[in-house]
Amino acid sequence: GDKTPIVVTTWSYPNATKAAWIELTQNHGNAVDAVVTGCSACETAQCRGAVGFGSKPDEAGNTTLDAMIMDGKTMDVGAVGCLTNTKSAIAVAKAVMKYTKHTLLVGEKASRFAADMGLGWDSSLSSSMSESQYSEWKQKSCQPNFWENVTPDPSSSCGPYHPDNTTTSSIMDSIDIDNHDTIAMLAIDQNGDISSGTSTNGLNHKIPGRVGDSPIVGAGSYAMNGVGAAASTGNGDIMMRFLPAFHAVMMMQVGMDPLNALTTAMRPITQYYPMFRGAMIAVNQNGDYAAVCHGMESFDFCVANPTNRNVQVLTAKCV
Ligand code: SD4
Repeated sequence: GDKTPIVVTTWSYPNATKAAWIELTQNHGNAVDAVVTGCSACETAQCRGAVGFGSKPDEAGNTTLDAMIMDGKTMDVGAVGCLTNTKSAIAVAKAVMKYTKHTLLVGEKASRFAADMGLGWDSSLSSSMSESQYSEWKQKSCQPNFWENVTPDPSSSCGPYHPDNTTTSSIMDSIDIDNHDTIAMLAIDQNGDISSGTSTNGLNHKIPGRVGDSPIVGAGSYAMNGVGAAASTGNGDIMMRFLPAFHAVMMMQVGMDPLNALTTAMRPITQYYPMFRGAMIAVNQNGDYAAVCHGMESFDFCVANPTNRNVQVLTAKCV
């Protein structure tokens, strides 16, 4: 039809969406390859200074990456959390899917696995940008820096960060149209096979060791052949409590269209956390797609399908 193949991507990442579209159409790649190619394009380009290495340092100043890939044909998943020494996070996730019987590898050992798989070893994922983001934050932080055993100068002006209330207000404040860090992508290929994936450096100034929703099956994304796929971006610490991507796909399985499925999946999140900020995308087997968002004004997402070959950047108004 004219609705598939299709690629749907969170935020305004047209180049990554185009890379996935080329993989699907010109290279005759499958949906998994398209999602991996598309998300990898953002990791390499450090899309908008937000996805991939060199940004969003944790409390100890290190950037760590989360990623997943799901194959809706086989229900196979590969994921990595808190990846410390590999830039190509979604490639590592794909290697976990392809070469292991496991689903999720974490931390430095996931990078060791990646090195064994020929994906390289980076001594750190920092950049001059993440270093300056870190020192700026440290100046403003009221908290004794546990990770460096340094107590900040009490005369320094304290910023918004307090160790006791990191989870809601300060983290949620950080996500909006200009400040986000996750690429999530859904694809349906010529065979009708469906895939979903994510790649992110998580949230700014997270506690070292923190893993977000992005690599969690059913939270960051979910895909099932014959039904569709969904993916999330936003405050992952909250979203992963609701498995919203799984929820949305299950709603499509019982006949809801993508918009209603997303609205239904978002409802319990915003009911319990009215200040929640985040967004979701979904596509069904026919290639109908939708996006929803909450806690910001609007949410940009990208679509490439036979009628939008050159990638359309669309804007969803948020509720
Ligand atoms: C996380 N969901 O690690 C990610 C962050 C995000 O736009 O999507 N930011 O919680």
